[in-house]
Amino acid sequence: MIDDVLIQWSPETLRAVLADDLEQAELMVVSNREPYAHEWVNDRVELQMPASGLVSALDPVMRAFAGTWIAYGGGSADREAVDSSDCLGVPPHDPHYRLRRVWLTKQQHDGHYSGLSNEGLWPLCHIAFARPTFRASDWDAYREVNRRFAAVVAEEAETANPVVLVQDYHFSLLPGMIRDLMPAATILTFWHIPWPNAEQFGVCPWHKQILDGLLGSSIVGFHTGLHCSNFLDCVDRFVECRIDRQAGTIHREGHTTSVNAYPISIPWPAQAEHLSRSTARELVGRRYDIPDRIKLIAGVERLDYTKGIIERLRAVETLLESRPEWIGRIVMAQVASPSRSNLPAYQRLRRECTELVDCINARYGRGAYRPVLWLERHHSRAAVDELLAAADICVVSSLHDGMNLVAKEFVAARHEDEGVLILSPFTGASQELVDALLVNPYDTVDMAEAMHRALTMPPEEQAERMRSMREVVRSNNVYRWAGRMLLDAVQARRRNGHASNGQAQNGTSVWGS
Ligand code: ADQ
Repeated sequence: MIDDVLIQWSPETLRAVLADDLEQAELMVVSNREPYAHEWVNDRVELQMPASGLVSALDPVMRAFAGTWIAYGGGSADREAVDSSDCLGVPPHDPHYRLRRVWLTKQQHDGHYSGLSNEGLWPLCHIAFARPTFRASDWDAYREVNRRFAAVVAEEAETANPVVLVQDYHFSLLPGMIRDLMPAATILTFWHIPWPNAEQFGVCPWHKQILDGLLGSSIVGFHTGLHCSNFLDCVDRFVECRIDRQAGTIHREGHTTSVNAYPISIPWPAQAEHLSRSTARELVGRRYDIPDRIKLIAGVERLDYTKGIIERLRAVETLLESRPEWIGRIVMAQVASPSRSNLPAYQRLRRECTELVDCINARYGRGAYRPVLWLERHHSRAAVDELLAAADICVVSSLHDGMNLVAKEFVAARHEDEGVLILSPFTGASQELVDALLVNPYDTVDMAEAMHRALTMPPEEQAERMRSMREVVRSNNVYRWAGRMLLDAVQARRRNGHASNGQAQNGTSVWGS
């Protein structure tokens, strides 16, 4: 048995540790979001990588192992870039793996992605006090799209027993459907968002079908032990089966599903490792016209109501109100990538944010100075890294978040051990990054005070906190996340003896539960 703690996880060790087992296995990833999209921009085709935690985490893993990634082809120029089998090698300039694009009709995409996934399951799983909407027509589209992806997995698979990594809440029915088509497949499903408690989950009209679908997996992974425990509670409440809580296994009709926590992370060393704080600050200062003497506070996210953007803007407002000495001396640079902008809840959020930004800037702006810089667009990886490297403070104020990779990206960008992370305790990341300033985003006064504390924190304290957080992210990097899951998948596959009947004999994880 391999002790993952003793390994310095990198793409090389990931490949080396799994080489023998995965060389014989076919690796497939299924997600809604594609890792590379082709978009028409002014009569030119442009390649884009979406602002998505899932893609940020899985692309380096797929680059380490060749395989096939199956995803919805949502880019406006996606059809221009594929071969006759709807495939292309990616990254296009240096192909390491295959991307198979799946086309959906507008009606399928609206019902599956916008409807059931983002108006139903997303608010259902996040405690952000947004009421989920469940429409029967969305459920029909959701099932149809899951069925379509199951057919594509079977079509793309070259062997009867591939290792299939199913990603996220868009595909809760897929594991069961793949299991029906390919009984010998090893299916590892990773749920990137929180899993709610049984009361909350039970309000979904299709809660039983969703659990049934997920239990087709060999392994179901979450970010935290709490989400695993909520999931086991739901299965216990709604499904007839035998649960071994200690081992984290569910036994049903001769099939075993293991439930494990795999906290996701980012590549290490970070891509921004070469960037010094002063160079980054100079670049960012020049780009946005922010003089050097001004302290820079950064926020980076998709424009989503779970991320607590309104709450953090209110905290900036409160800080400037209660401590006017900061007027003219701080800028909050908020990067907000447009997300799900066809949905009313997201349109409302956008309106509220921009109104609040205008209001703060009108009240506390002086001459050319504006305390909030609202950057509402997708940024390149390099631009995000630059901002994180340049900032004095990063605020992650999610109301609820499975993990939150931005918190880890900020820590990774601080190779000079300075800077302060303000972090919501309602993120998975807060369980690992305990040396951040942990603040409840609903407590505006406390968050404003945390900003003041961060702005005035002595360099020695910053360094001490940052060093310990950097050590956590260095050792728990994304290669370890993938390595742990794949080692468990390999073990489950071995237990099956690559069996054609696909019945796992014993789902105990090498990692425990
Ligand atoms: P997300 O909700 O998308 O992920 P997060 O984990 O913060 O949230 O990842 C977002 C990624 O997109 C980060 O890599 C970030 O740098 C990038 N990004 C954000 N805004 C951007 C912008 N404007 N331009 C460019 N890039 C931007 C979901 C869950 C999380 C979980 C991840 C991974 O909601 O809880 O951490 O999946 O499992």
